[in-house]
Amino acid sequence: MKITAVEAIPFSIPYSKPLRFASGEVHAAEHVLVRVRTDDGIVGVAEAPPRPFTYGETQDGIIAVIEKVFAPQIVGLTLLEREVVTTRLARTVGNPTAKSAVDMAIWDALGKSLGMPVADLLGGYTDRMRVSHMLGFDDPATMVAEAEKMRDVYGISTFKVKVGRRPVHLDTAVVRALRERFGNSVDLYVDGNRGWTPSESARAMKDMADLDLLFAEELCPADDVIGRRWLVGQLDVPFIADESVPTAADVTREILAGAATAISIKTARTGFTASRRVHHLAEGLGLEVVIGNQIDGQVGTACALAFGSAFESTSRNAGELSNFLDMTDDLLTIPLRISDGYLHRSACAGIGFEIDPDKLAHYRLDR
Ligand code: MUC
Ligand code: MG
Repeated sequence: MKITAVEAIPFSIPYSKPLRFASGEVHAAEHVLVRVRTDDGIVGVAEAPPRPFTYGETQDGIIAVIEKVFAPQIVGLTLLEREVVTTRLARTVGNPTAKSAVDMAIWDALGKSLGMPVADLLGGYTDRMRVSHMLGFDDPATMVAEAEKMRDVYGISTFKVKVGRRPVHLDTAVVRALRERFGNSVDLYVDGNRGWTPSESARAMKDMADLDLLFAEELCPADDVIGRRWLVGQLDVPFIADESVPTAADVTREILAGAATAISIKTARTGFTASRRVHHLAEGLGLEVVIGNQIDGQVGTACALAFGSAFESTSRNAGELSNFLDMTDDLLTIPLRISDGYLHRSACAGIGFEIDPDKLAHYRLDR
């Protein structure tokens, strides 16, 4: 169970259509596959998605910090010393997806060593999650057509609509078109990725007051300290903090400041070890949680599913587990399949996927 090597492999898989949102856009999954090897031949795997516009990480930076800073500090530790790993990685500020991929690859190796699914080791609450699909910026007709396809083909009936454009009517028209098309048969919520000011956010939410939204997420920046508190105080739906809460301490700060009333948990940025801390904190504070999507590929989605299905509160709301559908291909031997609106987790040991060596050889960028 001793860690002998940590590898960081860059790969790139194109998207069939880009995902656009207020803070950026993604055309290809230019991620880093992280492999943790042990002295008894086990290999744990996870992926880190660089999000320069959200956390300041890049593909090159993730590889450098894993190879030069993290690997030397954890080689020689055992898979059971995860708190030691967490403490050592925490000496370095930032780098959330690099730290998380290392953490989840260690959990994957631990599950494989014990012959048990990671979801069961974490909590084992359920074997499935309801799926929510993120709709990126486009015109109302195109976004309605995408939602129709997701409903008809995959049975998905919860949609997170990206908002944050100017004028706000560009986005409120989309939400209205979705509600008009689907009536009460779908759940809708919005995510601004900090695109609006507090007053634009308030105006947009008033404009959508009759549209029965579930949540509003990160409509304006948390750095609009007073403005955001003012906004959150007047909403009658939970306000989800996402990129403003990359750590448990950030959750405490934002919630106590009145800057949010719910939390997005993303395994891509808090792995399993720190996501568990955020989950427990949210439970203690009485906060609703949503399993979020960091525009994950299938590896990252399997991680989010493993964590989300492990607890009651994380599996209560639909999890954002479907945006890998926009990728032209992926790395798994057995692809994830969404049916009837649900994603079922694997019963295999570890996180529950195998990497196809031919696909990795094809998409990796380092040879
Ligand atoms: C989300 O919930 O914000 C878009 C940008 C990002 O960092 O994550 C995604 C999804
Ligand atoms: Mg978000």
